[in-house]
Amino acid sequence: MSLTSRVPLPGARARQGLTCPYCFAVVPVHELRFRCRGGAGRRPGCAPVLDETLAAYLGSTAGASLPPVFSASGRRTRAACPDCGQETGNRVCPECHNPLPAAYCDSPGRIVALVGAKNAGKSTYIAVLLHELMNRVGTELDASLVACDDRTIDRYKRDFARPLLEERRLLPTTTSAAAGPREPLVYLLTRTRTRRGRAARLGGGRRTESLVLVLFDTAGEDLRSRHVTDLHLRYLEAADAVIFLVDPLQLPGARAAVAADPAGPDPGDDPDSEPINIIARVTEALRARHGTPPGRRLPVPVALALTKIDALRPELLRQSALRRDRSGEGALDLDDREAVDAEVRALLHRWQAGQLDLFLDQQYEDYALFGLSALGGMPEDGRVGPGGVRPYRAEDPLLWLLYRFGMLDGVRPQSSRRDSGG
Ligand SMILES: Nc1nc2c(ncn2[C@@H]2O[C@H](COP(=O)(O)OP(=O)(O)OP(=O)(O)O)[C@@H](O)[C@H]2O)c(=O)[nH]1
Ligand SMILES: [Mg+2]
Ligand SMILES: [Zn+2]
Ligand SMILES: [Zn+2]
Repeated sequence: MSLTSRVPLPGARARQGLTCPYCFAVVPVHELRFRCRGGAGRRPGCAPVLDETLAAYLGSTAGASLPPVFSASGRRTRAACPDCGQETGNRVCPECHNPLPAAYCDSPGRIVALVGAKNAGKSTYIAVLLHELMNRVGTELDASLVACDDRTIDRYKRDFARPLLEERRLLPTTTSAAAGPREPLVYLLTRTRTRRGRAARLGGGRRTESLVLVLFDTAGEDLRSRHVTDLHLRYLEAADAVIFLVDPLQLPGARAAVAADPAGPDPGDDPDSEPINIIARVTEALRARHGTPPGRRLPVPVALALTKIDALRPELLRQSALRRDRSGEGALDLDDREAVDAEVRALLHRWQAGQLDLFLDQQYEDYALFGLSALGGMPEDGRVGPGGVRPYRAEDPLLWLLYRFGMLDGVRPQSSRRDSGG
């Protein structure tokens, strides 16, 4: 594959516009609206008013008093407010009035959905993955992760970072969406790539690319029932990529591979919470949205990650690729990727969960297997273990997706060859 070719946006054909990362409505770009910048200091501008549409989305009027929204051609990047005359570049979704970052309007798509059964480790993973992206991994990739709205910043701190990373308390079970409206966390991941060789000579050396990372902390409970809430279902349908988290301790054949007796509920025999059934339900939603006929495989890249790898018996992983540190600074190490993929596949089959592998193979054109640990060690008494949070390979699925989206190079350190996505 040539260095200049881009991986087509998954689902781009099926989509008639842009998918709002907050309400997941599909909106034609010319229907996007603008929000007045408002006045600030000596700068004149419209005063805040209660935005009823935003308040309805939030389920509360708190935080919904903002300068007014107006219509203008959403294809343009800026428009003048009809009331105060000030130019603004703040575009919003016409359905829910949430802000849409310019980079997202220009290259829509790439919503990454995170799915897993109850207790799979989703909330913990979200807390740790975002922290890694904002710090160590962000630096390594030359990528910045910026929250798209203030509510995302507040909620990440309050519900994820403060309890888990600062106070070292395990996160509570996520409450069902039925108990109250919940919102996704919306981030823009921007990466400046310096291209090499021929590609650099043809198309300029630097290119900035972005990915909107929409993480919806679903309650495992909600994915059990066929009755998933509307917003939930739209989120899953809108996904351009899916990360399935599977707790190995919930796989029947894996219990013997666990070092200590795992805390947490017994997987029991509730078929609705079995990983295969959850994956099947999400697959159904994606098929409906993409209109993929039976027999054809879905074009949405899927990562399946075993969580809590730290809980496995050490001898099981002694020679394992899963225990090695990831190499490939600022790039995806393809040799390592293949080794981990093969190893997780072998574990799944050994643990009588080979059907997960077979199912993904039948349903998806492109899927990859991962093993990770968000905490890096067994928790004790509702708290993070004594060593603190030491994530291990938590970023791997995301690096692979970035590679699939053409935002990250692949390398084979043995032969030092570079390959850009796909
Ligand atoms: N050993 C180990 N345990 C983990 C790890 N991550 C999560 N856990 C354990 O799994 C439990 C559940 O994690 P959560 O992140 O709350 O799981 P969830 O998928 O959000 O669960 P629901 O919100 O109930 O759907 C935690 O309380 C920890 O006990 C990990 O990396 N290693
Ligand atoms: Mg949770
Ligand atoms: Zn919206
Ligand atoms: Zn105005």
